[in-house]
Amino acid sequence: VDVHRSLLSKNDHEAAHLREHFRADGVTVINLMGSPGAGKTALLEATARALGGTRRLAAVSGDLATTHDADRLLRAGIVAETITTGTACHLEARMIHDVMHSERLREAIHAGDFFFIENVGNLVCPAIYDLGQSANVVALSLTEGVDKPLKYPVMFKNADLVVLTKLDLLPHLADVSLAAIRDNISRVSPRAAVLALSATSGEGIAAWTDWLESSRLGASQARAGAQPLLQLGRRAP
Ligand SMILES: Nc1nc2c(ncn2[C@@H]2O[C@H](COP(=O)(O)OP(=O)(O)OP(=O)(O)O)[C@@H](O)[C@H]2O)c(=O)[nH]1
Ligand SMILES: [Mg+2]
Ligand SMILES: [Zn+2]
Ligand SMILES: [Zn+2]
Repeated sequence: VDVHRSLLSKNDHEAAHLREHFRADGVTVINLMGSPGAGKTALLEATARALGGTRRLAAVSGDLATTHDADRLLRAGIVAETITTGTACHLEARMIHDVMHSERLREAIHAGDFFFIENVGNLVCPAIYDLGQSANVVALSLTEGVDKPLKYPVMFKNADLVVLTKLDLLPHLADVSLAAIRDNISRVSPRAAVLALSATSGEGIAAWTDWLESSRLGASQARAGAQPLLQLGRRAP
């Protein structure tokens, strides 16, 4: 327990340092988490299509192996780098700082409006590692069933927004209702906002980009010293 606590406190120091970088750059940083295959990369691809060049986007994708996700994001027009974690099932602040040695990425973050951190697909430990983000977003696909917020409460408790993905599949899922998922989310995380969308059909994407714009406003208010719209940083689990 003590070793774990000291690892976390080291990460918190490194995350505070990252947060200073991001604040100086005036970039809104989204820590995007969720199970393997929840649709995190698809959401970012759809975001790039929807924002259509009106916002400058940068991203990193954390995966145990392959550069598939960053390759997809690059094709979608997002300046993206891979963080290969090998055996680690989550990203840590030090890994984000290290990947910013990529000049291309550092430039994109500096000039960017949004920096998306696509975390390793995992509903457990990514939730407890602060990465200097402005907001935590959890992608939960409808195909995962309605009980995941109750089974993985730490992840949902730390979420500013839960994005219910693959909305186009809802007609095929007899035992899944949006109301039941929303109810379970509100039990563990009364303050998390919830949106439902489909990266495939585009339904609901406009509400997501509106949410992104409001999170951006929050970041600029924080820079001006006013009350931030979104709470910055990680809350205690
Ligand atoms: N029908 C449907 N399929 C989707 C949607 N979003 C993603 N998918 C599919 O779900 C699968 C996984 O999507 P990804 O975007 O790779 O998921 P991910 O969360 O990035 O996965 P990892 O990075 O491996 O954890 C792919 O086959 C996608 O095409 C959606 O809105 N509707
Ligand atoms: Mg992915
Ligand atoms: Zn630094
Ligand atoms: Zn982990």
